[in-house]
Amino acid sequence: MCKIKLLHCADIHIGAELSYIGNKSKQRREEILMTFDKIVSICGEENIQLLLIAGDLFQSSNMDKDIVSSVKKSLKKIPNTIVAIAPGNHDYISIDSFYLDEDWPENVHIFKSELEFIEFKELGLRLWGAGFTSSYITSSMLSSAESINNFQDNMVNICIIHGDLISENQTSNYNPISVSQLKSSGMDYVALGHIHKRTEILKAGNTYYAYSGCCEGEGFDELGEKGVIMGTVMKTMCSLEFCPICKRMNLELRVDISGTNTNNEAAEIVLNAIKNYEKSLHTKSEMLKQVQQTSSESIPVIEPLQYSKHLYKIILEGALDANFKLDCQAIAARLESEVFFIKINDETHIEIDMDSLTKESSLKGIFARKMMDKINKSINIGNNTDANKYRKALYIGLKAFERDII
Ligand SMILES: [Mn+2]
Repeated sequence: MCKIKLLHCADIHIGAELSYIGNKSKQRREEILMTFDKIVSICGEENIQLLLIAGDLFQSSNMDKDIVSSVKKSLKKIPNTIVAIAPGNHDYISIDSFYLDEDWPENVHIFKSELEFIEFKELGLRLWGAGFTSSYITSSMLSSAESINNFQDNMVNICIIHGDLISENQTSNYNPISVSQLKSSGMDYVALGHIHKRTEILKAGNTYYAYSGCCEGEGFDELGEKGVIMGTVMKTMCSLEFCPICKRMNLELRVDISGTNTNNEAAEIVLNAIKNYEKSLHTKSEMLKQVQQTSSESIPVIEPLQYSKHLYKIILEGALDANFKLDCQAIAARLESEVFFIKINDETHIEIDMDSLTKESSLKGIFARKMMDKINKSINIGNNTDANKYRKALYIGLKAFERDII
């Protein structure tokens, strides 16, 4: 039976501006390109037959020539791997698209518009794909398939497409694809791109499908491990696994600094929280190793990265003395040399002696009394959502009395 060894990746966004990390953005942009090169090397080392790049390989349809030629050169290094590219909404095929260049290596196949297929008889593979021709595609490109059911043979049908997985009757500007369309597609595997958060390997009817997610988190809305999907696909069967390959992770940690009196102390608590978080990652990896040792397939175990390599968004919380002037920038400055990037947000509140405060006849006392009334009333009728909302308003209000609020 034909068995295709593949690597599925998507949404690499080469060339993305990463202004949120300031002067580190240039380095990070280069690292994204390095991660792409790493994917190419894995294809060579692991004898991958099919590399699927499911859209938004580049940040835009108008890229610097040097970057495009670096990608072309890289792909030329794996002549034995079939490379399939399905352009997405970011790198769609425009009139002067670099995807229309004639000097892409011979092993690279770019899908340039509606769904079509290429057959690789020697591999028993029928490769399907479609590409964005503008930023928006409002009707599904998958439904325009020439009925795959005409092909009653033993070839493995794999499809690569950039699009938005929607519930039935929902709409999307980014090639809406529904589960029922996947189910009736007749494909053995559909490699999806567009959603940066990966999914498990899912199944609709006899069709397996997945989003590999992006390869490097490019913001604090793209947290945790990022990577590719690797494994084998056969007729109506697949053995695919997520493999993390990211150079760094974007992580968000909530750290309680209640009772802290100095920024130095707060910085130490944050650093400890970061180190403890890394320990928990190691434990997870150890457990994964044990599972993999008992499994028949050999999957490369990737060690978790060192905490210092990552990008952190730290949210400080807890109760602080009113006289302590918390300085997030000072804390970040203390930790800048410890990690690749750190950003600190303040969600702490002032430690308050409510009993004496609500007895004060000052404006602050009246405010506290009124807010406490609202909180207690909400608690009495069991409305915790409102109680929390008023509590938050009370803390923000009290902060305004104590410190400057922007
Ligand atoms: Mn996209």
